[in-house]
Amino acid sequence: MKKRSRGKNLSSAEKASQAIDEALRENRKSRGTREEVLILGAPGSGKTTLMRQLRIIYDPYTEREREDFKPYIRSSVLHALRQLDLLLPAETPSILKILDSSPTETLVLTEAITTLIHDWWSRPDIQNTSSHLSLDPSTMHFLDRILPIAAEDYLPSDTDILFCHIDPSPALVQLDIPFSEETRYRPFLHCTCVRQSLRSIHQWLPIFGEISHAIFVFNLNHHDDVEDTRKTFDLWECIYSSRFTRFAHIYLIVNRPSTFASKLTRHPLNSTYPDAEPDISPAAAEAFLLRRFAERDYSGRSSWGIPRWTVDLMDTEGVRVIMRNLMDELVQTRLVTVCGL
Ligand SMILES: Nc1nc2c(ncn2[C@@H]2O[C@H](COP(=O)(O)OP(=O)(O)OP(=O)(O)O)[C@@H](O)[C@H]2O)c(=O)[nH]1
Ligand SMILES: [Mg+2]
Repeated sequence: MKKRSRGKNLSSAEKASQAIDEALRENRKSRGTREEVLILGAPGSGKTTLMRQLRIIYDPYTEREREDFKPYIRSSVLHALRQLDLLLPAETPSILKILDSSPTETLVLTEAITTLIHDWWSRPDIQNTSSHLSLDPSTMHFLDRILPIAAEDYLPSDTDILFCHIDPSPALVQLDIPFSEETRYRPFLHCTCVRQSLRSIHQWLPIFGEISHAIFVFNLNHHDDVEDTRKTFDLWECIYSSRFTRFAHIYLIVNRPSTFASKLTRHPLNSTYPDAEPDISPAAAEAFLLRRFAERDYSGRSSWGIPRWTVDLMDTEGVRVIMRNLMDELVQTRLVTVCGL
């Protein structure tokens, strides 16, 4: 009956059997609790923004970490000023000339400099001209926030961190995300984002061995740039047909849907893709672009049913919802793989 109560009197065969049981239990535990996910996508697609949102949702930035962002926030303000200076017409007053700081690499937000920037940015002519430019949203954000950013007790907010430029971006960022739902199979996702380009992918992809999950981030807003779009699809093809991803579950996160709609009116899809219908709706344009992913599938996989979600990566609640769906999807595919359901 209660064989275990014999304790120390186990035979060596029984001890070996127990050790094996224990090893199997541990193995099952570690296999069941950790899923590796690679975050992939073309340059500027939104990988860093996604990783930062995951931090905000699952492991909020500490005060110390927010402090560490401060120098990058200041250089993001300078980046915003430079971007505006390039885009504003020559007849508008140049902020870099006003500050006399064009060659400077860093920006010291003294009271005098902050007032100059704030007053310049508040001018009706600058506001009016800027509203007609296609500015990076981070440019508007940092200039609108110049007063709180310059304050002595400033601590970067989540949105400041989401918009913050760090150049060059870190070579590798990793993050563990717990599954919060009450399921028996409760892994956490170990997300890895590597600084990547089409040229470097052959070097680093094999380091991860056979990848089991990958999220590919696709920025709809790059549709008007032929070179950017080509890079995205080449990268996708390279990843999708790699032997290292042949067993991988791939998920597509499609971002920037709101700006895509307004950009389409300025840059119709058929100006980049002559085979696209003229004047198609944003939803049809998105579907057209997504079909390009399927067309680049030369991997010989039997079906093309990639789970995909469209979300603005600046929308924390939206990202929370798609991550929950992605985790559900992941559990389903895991059940199919493990149990053949
Ligand atoms: N509004 C908005 N901006 C976004 C979104 N995704 C990315 N961005 C902005 O696009 C720019 C590039 O995003 P990143 O997250 O740095 O892109 P990345 O893929 O990490 O780029 P690299 O590291 O250069 O390869 C940043 O200025 C982001 O703030 C989005 O969904 N909405
Ligand atoms: Mg990045």
